[in-house]
Amino acid sequence: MFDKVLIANRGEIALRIVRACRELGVRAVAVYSDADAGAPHVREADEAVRIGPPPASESYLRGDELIAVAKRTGAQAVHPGYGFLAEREPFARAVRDAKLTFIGPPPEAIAAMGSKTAARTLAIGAGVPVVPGTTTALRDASEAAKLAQDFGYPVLLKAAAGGGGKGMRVVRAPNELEGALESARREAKNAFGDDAIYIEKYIAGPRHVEIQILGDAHGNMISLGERECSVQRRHQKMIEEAPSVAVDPELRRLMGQTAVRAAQAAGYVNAGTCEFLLDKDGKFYFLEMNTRLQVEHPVTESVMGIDIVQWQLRIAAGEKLPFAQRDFTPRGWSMECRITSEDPSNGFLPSTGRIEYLRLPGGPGVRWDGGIGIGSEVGLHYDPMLAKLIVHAPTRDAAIARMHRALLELTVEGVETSRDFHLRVMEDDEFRRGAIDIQWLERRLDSLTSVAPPPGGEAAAAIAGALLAEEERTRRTVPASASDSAPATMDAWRAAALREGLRE
Ligand code: MV4
Repeated sequence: MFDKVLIANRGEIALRIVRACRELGVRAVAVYSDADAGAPHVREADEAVRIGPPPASESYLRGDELIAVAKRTGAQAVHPGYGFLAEREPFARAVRDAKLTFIGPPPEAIAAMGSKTAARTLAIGAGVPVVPGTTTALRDASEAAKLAQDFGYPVLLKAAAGGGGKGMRVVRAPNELEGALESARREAKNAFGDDAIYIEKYIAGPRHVEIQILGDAHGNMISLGERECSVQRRHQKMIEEAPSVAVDPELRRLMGQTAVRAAQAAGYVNAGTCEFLLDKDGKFYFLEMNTRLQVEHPVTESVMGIDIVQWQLRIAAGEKLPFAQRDFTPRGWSMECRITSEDPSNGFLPSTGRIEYLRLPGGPGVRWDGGIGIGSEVGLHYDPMLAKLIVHAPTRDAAIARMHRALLELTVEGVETSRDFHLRVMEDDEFRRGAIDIQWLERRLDSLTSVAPPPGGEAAAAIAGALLAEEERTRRTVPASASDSAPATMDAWRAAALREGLRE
């Protein structure tokens, strides 16, 4: 095992990796921008090195500088986390060229899966089902029109260099095709510097189900079951769960085998995820492979009883996976809510400020993977995800009840968060029935974010306000220690506040 690992990331995932390092007896080197000088991932690491000013392009994206820091601090390996440099082939290659170990897949596998058309070609060659479509870029609008006619409308134009929905256009009729192709090209050129576009048949109303895989450098590879990730908005996932209500043991076995075949075709090693669309008839189609640790890995860890991040380090250090596929069947149900600094009642507008107060949930089956503490400044330089709340319970119903309870225990003051939105989802009948697909959230956004205040709320707020004013008045007139000042008034106020879900 390594003595020391450099963590080329920030926030909750950097802290998650610090924790895995500590449990393995590995020293962790954190890096930070000026915006993160006092951040939890910095405080918890064994060492921390400043890498630059707040903009990511001048700090967390400085591959050369990160490698120099790894060398200087005597780290033997680099964990990229997710985002930033995690899926940049040149960075993985530069790490290897510097005689360091990249804790992730080989650069060749990142490249093979990075081009979506190349990934489709690989998948087809390995007998993996893909959506009907092309594996080469479209020449022009007339070629697109001919292919669209063959596949039948609606079709989807996608960027070959894409992923995550950028440069993607649904085309419902022939007269929309030329304009859609032009705008997809423009967006792809802007986002990836590559305007190659290919075409697929559009699958309506599917679920987004992905398979976690883990492979070692000795040719062993296992699948760790599925995650259901359909609850998303504009390609940002909000809630993930494992297993999926739409996957039975036979489908799990089949999708798992398929994901392993796709990964092996790319020469994949370490943790990765194959994304699929799953339609209403239980047919599934490979979309793309994410060649990194994912945000939602904890739901798989919970139901499969494995520490994926620890295994990333062990695999990178050359260990063999000691498991067989039959060791992995999901136990119970796990669910994750992404706690973001966004205001759901205001179109998910990013919210900034200082975390003034933080009360974290706990108790049975509750896990908090966070990257903030009291005093953290939440700005606009980085992703708005502050933390993930993950629960595990025997059944899906129990997991939803547990998530609802844990969300009630959570208080974040100083910025708006997605907490109340998640509470409304946990209370929603369709969600509770598992009747979700990739369009579900956008369809239901209005009804989930414009919830009327509870009856009697105004009166309760007025009473709480009056009691608070009374408490402040008595505190001024009784210059005693906090503990013996006006206990009766405090108790009444506390009781009223707690009844209304306010917090002391
Ligand atoms: C699709 C699709 C429907 N039909 N391909 C979105 C980003 C990229 N991963 C591929 N995506 C999609 N590809 C065909 N042929 C629908 C989506 C899609 C989607 C996929 C997964 C999760 C969320 C999504 C939201 C909108 C569209």
